[in-house]
Amino acid sequence: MKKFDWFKTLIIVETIAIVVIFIGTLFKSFQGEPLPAEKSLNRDFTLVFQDEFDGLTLDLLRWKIEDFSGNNNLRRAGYYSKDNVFLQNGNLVIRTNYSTSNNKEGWYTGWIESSVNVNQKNDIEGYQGFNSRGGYFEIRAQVPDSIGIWSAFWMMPDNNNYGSDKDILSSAEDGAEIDIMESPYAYLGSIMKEKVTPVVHADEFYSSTWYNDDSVKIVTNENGTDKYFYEYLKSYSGRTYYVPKLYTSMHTYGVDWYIDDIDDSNSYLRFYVDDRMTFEINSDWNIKQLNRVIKMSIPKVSEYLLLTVEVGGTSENGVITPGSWCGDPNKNDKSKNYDFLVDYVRVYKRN
Ligand SMILES: [Ca+2]
Ligand SMILES: [Ca+2]
Repeated sequence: MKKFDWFKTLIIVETIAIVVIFIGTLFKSFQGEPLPAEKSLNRDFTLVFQDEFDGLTLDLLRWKIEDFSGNNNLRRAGYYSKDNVFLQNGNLVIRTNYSTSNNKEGWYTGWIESSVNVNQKNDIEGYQGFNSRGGYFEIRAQVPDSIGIWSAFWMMPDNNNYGSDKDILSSAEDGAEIDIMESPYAYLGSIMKEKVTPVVHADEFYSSTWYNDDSVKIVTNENGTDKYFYEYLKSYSGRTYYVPKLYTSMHTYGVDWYIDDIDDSNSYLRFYVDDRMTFEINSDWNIKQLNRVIKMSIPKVSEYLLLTVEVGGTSENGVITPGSWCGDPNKNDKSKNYDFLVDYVRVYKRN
């Protein structure tokens, strides 16, 4: 049940963060910025983890296929099924399709992750998963051309603290949601076709005991007791980029996450598409919370990998509604399959 609550919180948090991303200061980036012309990634790395997805079946000692069984397989407007995750032609395929034959009619999709945290790890004997504290993380992938169905490569702290009462506030050092690539297609009618959004979120869960300020919105949780401030609205930074041929060809998406434990001013997160740096956050990363400017810094805890395809968005109260930010999935041809193809996942350490 703990996990269910965690995800419910995450759903609320992400919804708000997403709304702010598109309504707030980033409104202009609806159109998407072009990728820089010049490649700038320094590939002076040593490989420390790879999955080329060249086998016949997914390596379940590295990856957990999440099916949200504790939530009736549901997250947002998609049902999660292990059958929608498989290997084919050297790629990981996360397939999204509409099914009328299952007992629950609707959109089915898939989710894999590599957490080794005791609360989230796979129950398969011998499971090892993978996490890393810093490094260069990259996939080569092609995302489906589908409204309301969005692919993502992202990372989360592998300590279960993020979004919980253990989350250290006013700091990203205890971990952040690092969204290396997401492919939203639309937002409330504004088409985001051929766009990707690198985003970093932190501190997205506040207890009412921390602040006493009328300027923030309060919601009541499902028990009707605890209240959480929505000030985490501002606890993110992100951008939107136009990627030509996003849906018809493979591209690399990566983040160079560098931690300097001796001189933190050297630490950074740099995001890349096809070796072109799109977006950087450094150790001076500031966010504004309750009229205070807070230095969030760069995450400094091990994080695990996630490859997911989600369907639809959510409303503010966490109720699952189709297409509240990325478009209505039911506008797609329901007879087709929508496949997120991942050629590889590779993780490197700087030399
Ligand atoms: Ca924090
Ligand atoms: Ca491959």
